[in-house]
Amino acid sequence: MAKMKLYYSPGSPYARKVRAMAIETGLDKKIDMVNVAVSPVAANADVDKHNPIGKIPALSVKGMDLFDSPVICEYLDNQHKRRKLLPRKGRERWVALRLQAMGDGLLDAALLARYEGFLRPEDRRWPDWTKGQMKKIDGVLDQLEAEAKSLKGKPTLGTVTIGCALGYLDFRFGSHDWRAKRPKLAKWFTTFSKLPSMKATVPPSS
Ligand SMILES: N[C@@H](CCC(=O)N[C@@H](CS)C(=O)NCC(=O)O)C(=O)O
Repeated sequence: MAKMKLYYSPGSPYARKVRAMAIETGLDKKIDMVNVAVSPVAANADVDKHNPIGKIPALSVKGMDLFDSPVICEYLDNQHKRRKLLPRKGRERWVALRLQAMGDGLLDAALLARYEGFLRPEDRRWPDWTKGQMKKIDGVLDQLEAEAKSLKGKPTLGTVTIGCALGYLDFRFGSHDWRAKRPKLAKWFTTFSKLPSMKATVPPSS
């Protein structure tokens, strides 16, 4: 099989999902990593060639470009013979997909808040926008705390996504003390973070 090419950046939580999945499934050795910088206000021509939305992750494989992270993760899960991270059928499949939706939803809100507070010129920032996104983040965190049991067990696409989402909060929203009122989720994350796939993909310190 020709090598796949993953366009990613070390701080991207969506790309981290794919990188962690690749490690969990043993496919990481079959992927060449291409480190790129992206921003919604400064297009990256190389990324645009592989994803018309201009976002990472994008995966080039067999003359085709795949995006976004849920599609890439499902593709990778079809390329190996180990235990599937996205269960093929039954309730556990929907549990995993639902967790992925919550993790991605948290991340979508976090990225919008990050762009608002970091990229948008200061005189044009809108506090209600940030407040609205933080409310979504907290809503997901509260739900995860309430159903912390659904996170237990071997890693799935769902729990990998939640792990990457929580890791992104620590990376970019360090002052948002999400652990304070969510001890079960915090405990789960501490354990989950010890997986080699999570350790190998921790975002850089700045
Ligand atoms: N739904 C996409 C989201 C990807 C995404 O937003 N990636 C960010 C980097 S973390 C990006 O490429 N941002 C550049 C932009 O918004 O133009 C996925 O799951 O892959």
